[in-house]
Amino acid sequence: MANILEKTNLTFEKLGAPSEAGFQALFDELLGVASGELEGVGSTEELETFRVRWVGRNNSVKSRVNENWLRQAPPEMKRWVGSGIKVYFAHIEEMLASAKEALEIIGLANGSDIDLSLPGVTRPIGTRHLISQTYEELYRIFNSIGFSIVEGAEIETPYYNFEALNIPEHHPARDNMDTFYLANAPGYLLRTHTSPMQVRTMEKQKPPVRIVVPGKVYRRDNPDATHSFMFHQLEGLAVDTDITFCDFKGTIEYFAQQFFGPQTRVRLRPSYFPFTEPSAEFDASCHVCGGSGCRTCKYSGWIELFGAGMVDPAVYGFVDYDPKRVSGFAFGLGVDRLAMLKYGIDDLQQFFRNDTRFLRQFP
Ligand code: FA5
Repeated sequence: MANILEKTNLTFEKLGAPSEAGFQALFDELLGVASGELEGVGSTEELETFRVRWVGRNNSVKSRVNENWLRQAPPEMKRWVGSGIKVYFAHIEEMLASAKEALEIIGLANGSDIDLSLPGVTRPIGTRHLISQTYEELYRIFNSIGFSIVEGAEIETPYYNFEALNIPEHHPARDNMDTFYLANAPGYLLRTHTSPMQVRTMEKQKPPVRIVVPGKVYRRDNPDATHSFMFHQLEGLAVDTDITFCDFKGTIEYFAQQFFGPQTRVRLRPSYFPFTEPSAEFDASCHVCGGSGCRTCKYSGWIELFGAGMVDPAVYGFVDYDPKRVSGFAFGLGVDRLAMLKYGIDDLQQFFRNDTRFLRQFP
């Protein structure tokens, strides 16, 4: 049996009038021989010999295949053989071009002090930031009890950031939420909390509402171990016709046990937010000492978690909800502080320093 290169001297009839599948096998065989030969090419001279032999103008494999296989084929096969030649020889041309490029690189390297035998530079793969990991954990917990995720803009108007949350101008509650106003966009500010999305969501959606809102927030706070001028919150809002304070406490308890562990207990302390009534601060039993008192909980047995409360009926007035028909609760978690508590981090600034020795500890 003649080898494949000899077969390129044979006409369609002498080849044994192959079918489409027969031709495909012939082309595959040709390609195999071409790539085998190319592997042995080690210089530009050898590459040129390969080019002339395979795709040159005269008496190359390509020209013989065109002459003998295509021109002698019966009309009904011509189209198929023609497209086979086109595809397979385009592939050979591509192999030629890459071999040429590789030889050029080697040529450059030979004249210089580049050592191609050295191992390559490995690029380390990063890890997800601890804040992102904490957000993912929070989404998992709240998704599992029917809360969906809604995002909002970091640039807000005073109306949504304050007024529609029952914080009128000159209200003292604005003092500890002083923020950055945009000099080139008067009337806009960087949001101080994720609570504006409570109002924006209720404006668009009728009850029931059950959402969590992640995002960056800004305040004119001086950076220290527990404060930053930019930090992360997760807002929660549930509004329906039959939501009670018990649903509220049960939800927070479920969250605390999922996040800190099944032994965790929660307690409420009275607090004040203009947009919730009653308002509460939630504490969780210390996950380090279990409540007996240690350095983490400053020997109180409890860790302060976040502010929350039942939505103040005044807020419903801003979104056209009927306060007689609906009720609900809202909470605002400080994600950075939660991550600090869970992972025993004593300085909030670590999150923003981009020190890889810190970040690598949380793969
Ligand atoms: C609020 O921001 C309210 N919007 C929370 C809320 C939502 C109450 C819904 C009721 C209903 P507060 O100012 O306490 O509340 O901030 C919430 C959390 O953000 C705090 O518990 C704390 O964990 C975190 N936090 C506040 N200021 C900073 C800061 N400068 N740096 C880092 N974390 C902060």
